[in-house]
Amino acid sequence: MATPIMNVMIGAVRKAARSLQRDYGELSNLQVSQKAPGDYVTAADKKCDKILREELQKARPDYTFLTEESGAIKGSDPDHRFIIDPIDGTMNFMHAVPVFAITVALERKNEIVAGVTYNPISDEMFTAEKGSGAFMNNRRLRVAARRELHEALVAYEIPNRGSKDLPLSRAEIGVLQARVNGIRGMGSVALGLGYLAAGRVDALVCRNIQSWDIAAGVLLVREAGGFTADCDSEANPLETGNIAGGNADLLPLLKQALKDARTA
Ligand code: LIP
Repeated sequence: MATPIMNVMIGAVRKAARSLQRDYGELSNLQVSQKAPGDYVTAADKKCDKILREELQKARPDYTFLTEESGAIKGSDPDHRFIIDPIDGTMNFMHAVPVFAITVALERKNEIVAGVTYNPISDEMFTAEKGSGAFMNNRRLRVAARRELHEALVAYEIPNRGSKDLPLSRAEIGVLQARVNGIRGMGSVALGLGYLAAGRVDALVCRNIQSWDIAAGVLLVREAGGFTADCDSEANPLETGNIAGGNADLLPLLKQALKDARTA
């Protein structure tokens, strides 16, 4: 049985998803007719952001917000904050690749206590509440049990053109390719974290990411028995934006591989 706050978050996400599903359909037509989809995507993003804010505000009028599209919105309750990315995986969305998600987290006194990540095309709803486990469409999730890097499928978010991380990512992918079973670039770190929680991938690396992209996913992974950490230190990945994840055996091996890439 979902708690009231989870029902509120899932309800808002489902409503926003209907708008995204329509926009995705239009966008697929735009692709076919070769029109530039950029403006359309921005509009879809903003519309989705607005629906999420309106729905969440209706149910929790005092809460504070941080969203990718609207920035920080102060509420009279500073202890509760919704952290929102209306479309994580914007480039996939823009190219009509059906791997993107709406992702919403609730932070209470600086701790993420609830998270929802939804792919409106595959209709996969990843949910987690602190202490209550992680689920996909109501099925309990557990991270994969593989213990060796050479068995692992790793989600590695490949930075886009112009990123300052390109040389580092080349070095990291080079080292990982020699040690892991396979590497996938998902294009949505929020879904990548959902896949990690679901045991679809064994580990994950993403650099230079915003807190709204990973806030819900960090809780999903923890509630599925996994771990996330900063790629390079003991710092909080929600603050550094560099996140590595896996089970208790794989995460140290993954971090060692990243260290070897940095120092090679
Ligand atoms: C995106 C991430 C993706 C990452 C991109 C980008 P956006 O977020 O989720 O995983 O590789 O660089 O930041 O912009 O779609 O919200």
